[in-house]
Amino acid sequence: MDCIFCKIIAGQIPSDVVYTDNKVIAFRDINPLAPVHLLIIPREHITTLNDISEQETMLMGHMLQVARQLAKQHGIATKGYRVVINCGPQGGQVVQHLHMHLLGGRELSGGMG
Ligand code: DGP
Repeated sequence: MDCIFCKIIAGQIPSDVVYTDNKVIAFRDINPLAPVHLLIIPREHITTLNDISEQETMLMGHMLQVARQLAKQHGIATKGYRVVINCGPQGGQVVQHLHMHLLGGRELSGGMG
């Protein structure tokens, strides 16, 4: 499958991996928008949030737990951070593999778009 994030999971494209388990991996965004900008993605290729089945809602909960844990490890838990999922063209999703952005380390604007 021609998916950049599947290639990162397979080790075919290098990335700065900061966390891995049997369900997800997390790595630094190539184009960081904040001092901490990590992407948390499922190992399974799921295209968008729209494609999450009811059984997979556990996976979303797990991704949020990983985001919380990484926020703590990267020293942004106390001051605060943002978790974002872009979905579809108008949602600004560029890479067609479900991913959660974890952003922090600076004052983030209050705007949502
Ligand atoms: P989105 O707009 O939500 O689809 O964000 C996709 C993000 O993925 C964007 O912030 C840049 C990042 N990205 C794209 N290609 C690569 C890559 O090859 N490596 C890494 N580390 N990040 C990538």
